[in-house]
Amino acid sequence: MKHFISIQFILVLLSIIMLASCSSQVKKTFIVEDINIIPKPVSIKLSDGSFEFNKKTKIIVSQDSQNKAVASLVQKFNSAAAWQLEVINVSDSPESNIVELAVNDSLDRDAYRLVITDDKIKISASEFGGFLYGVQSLIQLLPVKIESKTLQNNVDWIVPNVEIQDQPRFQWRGLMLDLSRHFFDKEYIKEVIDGLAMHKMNVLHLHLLDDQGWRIEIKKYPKLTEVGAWRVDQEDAHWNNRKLNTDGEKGTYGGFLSQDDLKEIVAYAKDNNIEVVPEIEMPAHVSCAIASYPYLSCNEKHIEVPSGGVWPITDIYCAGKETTFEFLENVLFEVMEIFPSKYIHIGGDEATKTNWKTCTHCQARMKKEGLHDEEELQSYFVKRMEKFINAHGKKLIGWDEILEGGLAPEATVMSWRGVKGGLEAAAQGHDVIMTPGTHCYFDHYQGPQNEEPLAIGGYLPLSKVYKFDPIVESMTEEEANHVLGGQANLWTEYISTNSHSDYMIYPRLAALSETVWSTKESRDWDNFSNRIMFMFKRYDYQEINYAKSAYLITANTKMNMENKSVEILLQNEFPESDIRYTLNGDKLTEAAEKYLAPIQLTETTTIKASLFKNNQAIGKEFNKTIKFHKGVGKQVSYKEIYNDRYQGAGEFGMVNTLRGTKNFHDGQWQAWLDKDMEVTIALENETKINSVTVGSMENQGSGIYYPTAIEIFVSIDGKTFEKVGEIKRTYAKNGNSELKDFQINFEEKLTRYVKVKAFHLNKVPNGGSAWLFVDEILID
Ligand code: TNX
Repeated sequence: MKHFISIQFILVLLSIIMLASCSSQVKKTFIVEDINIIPKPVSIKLSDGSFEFNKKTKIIVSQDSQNKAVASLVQKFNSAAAWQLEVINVSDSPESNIVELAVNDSLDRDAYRLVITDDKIKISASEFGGFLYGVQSLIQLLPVKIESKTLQNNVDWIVPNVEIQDQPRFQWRGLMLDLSRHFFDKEYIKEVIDGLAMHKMNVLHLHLLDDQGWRIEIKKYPKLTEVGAWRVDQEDAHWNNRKLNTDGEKGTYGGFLSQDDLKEIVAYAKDNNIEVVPEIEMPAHVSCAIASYPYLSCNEKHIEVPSGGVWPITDIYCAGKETTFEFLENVLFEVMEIFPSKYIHIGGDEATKTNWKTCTHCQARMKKEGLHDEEELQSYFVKRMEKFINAHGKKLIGWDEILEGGLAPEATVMSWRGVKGGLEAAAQGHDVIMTPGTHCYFDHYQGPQNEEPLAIGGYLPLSKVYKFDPIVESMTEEEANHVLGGQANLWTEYISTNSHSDYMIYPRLAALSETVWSTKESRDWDNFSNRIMFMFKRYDYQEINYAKSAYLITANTKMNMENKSVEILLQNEFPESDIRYTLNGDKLTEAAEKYLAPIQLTETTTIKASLFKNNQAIGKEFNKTIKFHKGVGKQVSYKEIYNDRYQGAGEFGMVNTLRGTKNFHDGQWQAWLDKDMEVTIALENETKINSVTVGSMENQGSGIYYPTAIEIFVSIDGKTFEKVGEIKRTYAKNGNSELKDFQINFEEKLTRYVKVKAFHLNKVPNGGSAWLFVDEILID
């Protein structure tokens, strides 16, 4: 009995010890690949051991502002762990289980050191920005569930023992948000600020007005928001296909931010180490202002706020009248009261100066000031605004057009038409911010157009953003020193909702953040490709609608006309992608064949493919059918040859099985301008057919319209043709870019020749020409 009790006792004791050791520190070993911070820190030293947060972990601060730097950490633990971590002053600090923020004046602005040991985390910085970024890195070391908005059970909130030294490569790490083309409200702008802070970005450039809407309350000029912030709702039409509002219909679509809203945004941004830079466009892109106050233009004619694209932009401010400058100074005065930023952006882009040429005021101004042409008049305009801005202790930024006619003495140039403007300005000793359209335009497509929401054009996948560098190789050291940094621009002509805006911003912002924060030497796409997957999980928890376009499979197809076979090359943006596919319509599972070499096809086949990660299909499934029809490789003769600009794949282009995409420059489309298509396909032998399909596209904003009618004829001798089928359709307004197969079925016929006529839209409702696009004629 005695024996028995003692064994039982020992067993109980043992289990208590085991339980106790389980519930105390769960030591985890970390490897370098567990550290997925974006943007990549300058240096990370990993050592053994880890720090585990618990609800008693204290945060130690010594300055008031540090409370704001740790706010996001406290808030995240509150949501994800339901812990209210205590923030206390340094004087009451315990020795261990603490996150300590310590001032280190030797560190540069925005630099930080993050040292994690078993019982303590220390973040050192010289000022607020550094502390904030140290905290951001700490959050990214925690399990991704820390981003959850709801309680997550059974998570060990452990971070590895590391020493991180970090600081930004550039002082300007920006994103521009266009609030004019579509309006975004205060709440959404704050969400964008959260996203920027998470990526250690520090400038939010607000494009506060453009032709299609004035978005900032100006107390002295109330009509700017009573009239200028509203346009007639034509959202159902393509941006470039909206009609001019001439009949005085009241605008109902739009919105604006009050000065209080903007002050709130500025304060919120400041708490995230972000400077909000306002852009007040001039002298062009201001139809909304002229609609509100017609005296601002040369001819003082009444115009209305346009609902869509305006090109060329001729309704611009008069550069001759003093009243224009009075207006602008009054506006800027109020703007400077709202925005404490060092910089004021005055736009300056894309002014077509035809009105200035005939305006007596402008011509008088030119004469008086000894200006030789209208470019110099714009330069006068900008220089005059610069004087005003400088006199108020601020600096002027303009788009690279402000170089034309002579740069204002202190101006900073934002280079958007490539890097040329930036190079030129830096060579002249001016500061520069690089935002080249090639790498920084987040309104461009990020994946194959068929899979993406309608965008303005261009192609800027994640990997290309990652290749951006604000410094151009040919720059001298001195010129390079003038580069303040880089910025992404989100123009919103085609973006009207918060979720679509998120989609265009993320994950490209993550790639951009690395180009402006991390060292050039650390740039490594393979490595980023792994880290971004973890960021995706963080976005998921944060309910950010990021694009998964980088997961998409794209296909490069070629037809070999000699043996009539098609070769398909599957690709993905990520290196050494694990692509798997099936050919017979089978479901795509992990057991599917791994793609290793181009696939050869000689008959109609459906290919399904997907990117796999850890044996799981990720992203949207690629699904394409290559259709071998009776016309493949047959001779096509044209009554009128296609337009030079869209020759498709040449003589067999319409019978090569390869289909065009929504990217009408993809080399598969043949097109006719204000003309009908008429082609005859010789089938070589008499063949039974009962259907013809014509592949076409519509993109009304680009002047591409579906055919209004299609007629099919057959013939045995190639001379007498019999009409066997036709379809007719009437024009309908269409704001999208679309692909459509028009199939015409008929009673089976034996024929050697097939003639297809497709009729173009004769009268374009808003005027202009009509393109007719055809990629393939399928005969069955
Ligand atoms: C050019 S970039 C513009 C904007 C458009 C953008 C569309 C710049 C200074 N001007 O007005 O929204 O292209 O990508």
